Amino acid sequence: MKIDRLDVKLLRLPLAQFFETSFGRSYEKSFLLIRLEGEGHVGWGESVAEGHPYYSSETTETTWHIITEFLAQRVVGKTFEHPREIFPAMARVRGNNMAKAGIEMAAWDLYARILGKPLSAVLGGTRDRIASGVSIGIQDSLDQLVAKVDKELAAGYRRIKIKIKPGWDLNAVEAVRAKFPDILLMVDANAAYSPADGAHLAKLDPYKLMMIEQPLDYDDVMDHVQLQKEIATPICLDESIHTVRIARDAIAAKACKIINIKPGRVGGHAESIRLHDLCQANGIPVWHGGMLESGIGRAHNIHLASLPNFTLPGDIAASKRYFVPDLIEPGIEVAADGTIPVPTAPGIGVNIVEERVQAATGRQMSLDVTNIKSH
Ligand code: OSB
Ligand code: MG
Repeated sequence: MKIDRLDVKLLRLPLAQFFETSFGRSYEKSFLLIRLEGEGHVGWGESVAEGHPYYSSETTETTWHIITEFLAQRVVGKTFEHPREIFPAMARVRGNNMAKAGIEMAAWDLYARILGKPLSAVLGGTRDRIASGVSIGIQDSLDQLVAKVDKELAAGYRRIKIKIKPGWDLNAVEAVRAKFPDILLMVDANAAYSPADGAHLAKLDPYKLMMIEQPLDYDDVMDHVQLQKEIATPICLDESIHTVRIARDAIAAKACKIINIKPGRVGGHAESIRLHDLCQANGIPVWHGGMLESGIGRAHNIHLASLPNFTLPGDIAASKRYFVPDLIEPGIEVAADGTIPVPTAPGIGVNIVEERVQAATGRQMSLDVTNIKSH
């Protein structure tokens, strides 16, 4: 597979509903799309870094910089036998996994389209539908939270995740559990607590949560080991798992019982498969996280979530919860049983509405062998 051209586009889309986590409230999503051309085909990827460095140290501007100045030259004009060669080809650049993933995932889409196969078949997926859950942000009132949970359960979603932070934790879980005693329920703290909060977080134990996601710092492993000894709720790591190696160490140290896989956070599909396989070999269930992706990134996530060890419902929901309209037509829909079919057309298998992509694009750059940087 020879890659002839890389286009990078910086988009901004208003969110259909605001989304609040422990690190703040968002009303819109900024992100990069990467379009690769080669062998007469086109592949698309989405880089999930946001406009701010509050979830991850990467932002849309850092991913733009890293892709245009340092990564494009490592793939444009080059030939690869398989997309698993893309991540290693970018290894000289340290970190910056969201920038790398945008390119790497576009290369998988391109490769699958060249073969005429759905991406899931190329990734090693084994199921034709994935189980879907929702991530519900911090609300203005507990009544509003309970009403949103009610609405999402009625839509069929199989598990509810609510965002928590100090001051919006026990009360929020109590309010939801009082009305819905038996649903699959979990919480995500996005690193809002400190190691001294063990006794406080142990008060969540009676609510039978599936897990608490990322209670402590974004780069911590060992404080989570201690916290897991103090609480019964299983710990799931999100932010802390930047690489497969950190996951290996976190599992060995018993810092978590579950891992959330986001391909953007670990550098793309190939690293996600390695992480998935590592977890499977160690009896650690995984689920697919979300980063408020457009339909392009979401389609990638659906294909990846068709791998066998994604045994828990993920944060992959219908387009209309995020963007109206989405960049794809039709948008992603969730069936009444809370599942999403894995697309069967070649590549990511969704129709990208290029006029909508262009309308949301604020800046773009097209790189081929005549104008790539080389340093
Ligand atoms: O921590 O999982 C997270 C969104 C942006 C950044 C971080 C997270 C999230 C979500 C939303 O929880 C998941 C989704 O896309 O629905
Ligand atoms: Mg999370």
